[in-house]
Amino acid sequence: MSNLLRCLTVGLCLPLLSSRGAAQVAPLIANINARQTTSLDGQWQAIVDPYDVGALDYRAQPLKNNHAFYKNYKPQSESELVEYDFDTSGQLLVPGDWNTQRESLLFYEGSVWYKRSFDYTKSLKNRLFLHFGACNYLAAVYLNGEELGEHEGGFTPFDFEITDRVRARGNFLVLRINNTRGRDQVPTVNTDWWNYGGITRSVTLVEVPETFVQDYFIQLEKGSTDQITGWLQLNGAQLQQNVTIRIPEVGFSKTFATNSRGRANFSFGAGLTLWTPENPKLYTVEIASETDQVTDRMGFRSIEVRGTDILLNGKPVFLRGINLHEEAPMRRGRAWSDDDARTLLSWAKELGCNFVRLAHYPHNESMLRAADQMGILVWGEVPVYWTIQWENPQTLHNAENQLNEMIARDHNRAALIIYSVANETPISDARNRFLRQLIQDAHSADPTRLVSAALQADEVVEEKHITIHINDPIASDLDVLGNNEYIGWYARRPEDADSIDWISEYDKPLIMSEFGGDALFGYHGDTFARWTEEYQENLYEHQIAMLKRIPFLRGTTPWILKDFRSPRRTLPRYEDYFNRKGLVSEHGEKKKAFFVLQRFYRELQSVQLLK
Ligand code: GCB
Repeated sequence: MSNLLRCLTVGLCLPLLSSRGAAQVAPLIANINARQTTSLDGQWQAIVDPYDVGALDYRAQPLKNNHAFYKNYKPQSESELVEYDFDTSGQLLVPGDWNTQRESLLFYEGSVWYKRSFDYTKSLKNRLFLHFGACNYLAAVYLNGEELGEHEGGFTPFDFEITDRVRARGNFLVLRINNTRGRDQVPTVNTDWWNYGGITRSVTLVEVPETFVQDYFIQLEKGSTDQITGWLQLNGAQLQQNVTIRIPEVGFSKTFATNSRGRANFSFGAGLTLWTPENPKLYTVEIASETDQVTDRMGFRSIEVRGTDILLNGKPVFLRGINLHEEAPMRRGRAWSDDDARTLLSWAKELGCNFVRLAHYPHNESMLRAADQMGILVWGEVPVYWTIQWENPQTLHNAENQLNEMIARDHNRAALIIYSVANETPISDARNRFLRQLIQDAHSADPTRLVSAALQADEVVEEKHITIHINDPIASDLDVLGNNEYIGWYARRPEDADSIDWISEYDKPLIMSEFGGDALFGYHGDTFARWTEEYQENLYEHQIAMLKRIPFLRGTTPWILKDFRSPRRTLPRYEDYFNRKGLVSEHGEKKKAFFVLQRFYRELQSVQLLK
């Protein structure tokens, strides 16, 4: 029984591919936009199917006949009973969440079937892949009435090879997307963001030569600012080839041989201008095998820690950051486009940021590309959030898979410096084991970047003096510590921050990965009145004064740039299903606290410039 059907019938979601001869998810093809592609974005036919009648019969058994929606079957006579019709069921835009496309789907959690047709004539010897930027949460994919396979996880890309299945004319592609939350999933049932369902990122046909450059990793070696190290992976029949890496701007060219598994490991010196937020220098890098060629735009920088310092290109850096959810800046719903990315990151720049935390799941690739171009350092995260099933090996497998997919997509982006494996997870032996596995995975998939997690710390009160101790056992495994605190909102008064001291048991840098409070834009009152801009402004002032006193603090990402939708936030008038901790409203209007943080970041920037 397929994964999706298992979820539907027994409420268990196992990250296993179905039997029935379905294709496997193919290894991810790096840098899709530099390949020969055809977009399948646009209006798709869509059937909303809350009872999964397109997948299960009335005995809850999997449908295999023409009643299964993926068959896209049409009645052959007036007397034949067929109870579905893509052509007259309406449309949904891809990419896009369904929640903000139809009023009736705002809170919808369940299945929606998508269908579109396409013609495609590929070069005879070439191979063809279907690439999905992301579908939330489970996707079952069918081409021409046959199952290709499934993918679990709402924020990472996946590919299927369709070389032997595509026809020149009249292909029909059907997807069943199900965003029902499940306890064993990643994330689990309980979050503080909208569960936007659908094909939320682009769908693309990718044509490549029979043997092609599937992936490559070209980064400065850990601790070095001039030695490049990395690998390249071919996919196809002709695995032993010569491959050449060129950086034409500096006249660099080197050739390597791949081994019998299509792999070349390399290391070479190159005198390159380093990428920094002030000068985000990108080079055109050409990667050519005997059968394929890919071009990328890449920056080169080193990132490491020394004691409590974070060193960018060997120099201490303070990360002036802000948190972001993947919500569109000026429309409703999920963000996905280059324009969305540029607008969100421009707001962060205006705030004085050199860093963003992309909470709480991998954001779309445009964000990483724009951050590379705009000079904004990035913290990327997987949705291991709050109360995951720590004891469940399938859940761990799923989290590892999402982490690896994120790293595979982003491991050549200079902007990305930190992988975060978790957010606010309650300490236990099982949780520690789970997170240690993810930390190890991240380090072994990419030894050049730093690994962190957003932790929470304990308050110790002695003779009325409050100290906060960073003592999470997982901290010893992390390169950088993240800590979330809500002094002045969920705990205590904003003024209490003035006398709170922080201590850490670890000689490691700390990023205050969350702090903040809610304010409704345009609502004014006293500094003690909840929901007013003045309350939030006052909270930020006291927070900043406290943060300045933490000797091992090396970065801050307050919660959050923009108000965002959350089903947890039910209070009428003030929340209306929005988390209002944004420094700008959902319409982009700046609240008073925006300017408090901007002042702090300008101050920090001028101090950093003097160094
Ligand atoms: C947190 C979570 C974040 C929430 C935020 C809040 O600690 O990490 O996802 O949205 O607090 O507003 O409560």
